[in-house]
Amino acid sequence: MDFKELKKKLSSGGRMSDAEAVELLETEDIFSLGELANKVCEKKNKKFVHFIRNRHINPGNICVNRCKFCAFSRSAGEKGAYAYTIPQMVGMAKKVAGKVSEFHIVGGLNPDMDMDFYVDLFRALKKEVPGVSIKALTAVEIDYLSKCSGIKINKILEILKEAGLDSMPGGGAEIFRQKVRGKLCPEKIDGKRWLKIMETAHKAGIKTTATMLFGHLESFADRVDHLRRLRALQDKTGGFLAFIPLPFHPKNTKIENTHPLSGLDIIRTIAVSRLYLDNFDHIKAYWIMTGEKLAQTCLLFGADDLDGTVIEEKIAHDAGAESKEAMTVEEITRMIKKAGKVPVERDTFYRRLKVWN
Ligand code: V47
Ligand code: SF4
Repeated sequence: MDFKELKKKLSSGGRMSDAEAVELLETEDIFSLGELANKVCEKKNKKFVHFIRNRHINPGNICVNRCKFCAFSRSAGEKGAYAYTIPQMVGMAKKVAGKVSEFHIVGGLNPDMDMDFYVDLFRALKKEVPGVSIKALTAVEIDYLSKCSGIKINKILEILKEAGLDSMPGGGAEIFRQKVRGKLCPEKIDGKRWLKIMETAHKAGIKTTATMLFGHLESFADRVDHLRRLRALQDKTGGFLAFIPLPFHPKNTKIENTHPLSGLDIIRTIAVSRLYLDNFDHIKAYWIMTGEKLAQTCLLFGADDLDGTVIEEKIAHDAGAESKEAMTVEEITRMIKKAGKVPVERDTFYRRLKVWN
């Protein structure tokens, strides 16, 4: 790869091609890749690295899909299955009142958790813990609510928005290409449907994020195919706030992980995402899944966001993540400063609330 030529092309508004992205996912010249990704990142975000005070809440792990890569889900009645009640979740939320600005709420596809359940949950959270933004329900969950209720997607979104939904997380994207997706999660909605639901949400004024699960059965070309479809939708709607590559954790899953991810592969994927997704403002290194130390390194390779305090995490930890479940603001800001960047506390919509100098 001729990095000088690539830099010239990107800085004059040219776009990275799929072939270039695949080549960069394999490059041994990690330093030139990092230098370029960091430059593009700082052009968009200066030296700011964002974080949010958030609490993840997983209403339940009972799921009819049972994706093969998921160690979190259970079938109804199986050992380890759980379903929180609304009062239980409101209780958890009240404990962090004043300490968080966002609840991130995702769970399994449980027929007992229907539209009424989520409407009541969001209303109760808004009433009991006002002022905290609700980022909830992936495109996969929205699709399930629609199928169970017979209500169309745009109406589902309208009802949930009215009840308090502020934004949607980017989970459930996995890998769009059906050849791989069909092996990973045969029961899940396909990539086209995921993108269509996100498009509908964006058109309804609901901002979302986007993810990609990588490091399982996919090739580099499959990763780039995923990025290409996201870039195309972002050109159309501008509704994605951030992109989050999620490194696969194999423990307790049904995917035989013959090629475990290396730290360098994670770093390259962050950097290539930063360069390829020129219409995304933010790339998140989700410290829970990359590990704290690698997340810090990613801040020099194109990432400008670390997610947040999280407080309780089940999805990655059920699959063997060795990171902590929570970080304090002091820990996050120290980590960012030690990388030579400037910590900024943000809200859901990336409005800057406070610079932590
Ligand atoms: O959709 C499931 C992934 C996602 C495993 O939107 C796994 O800001 C790794 O989407 N190894 C849920 N990953 C988490 C998620 C997320 C997290 C943080 C921030 C945001 C955001 C979104 O977790 C699932 C799936 O893609 N996942 N199992 C696993 N074994
Ligand atoms: Fe269910 Fe989501 Fe796990 Fe798939 S990834 S089994 S849809 S909880």
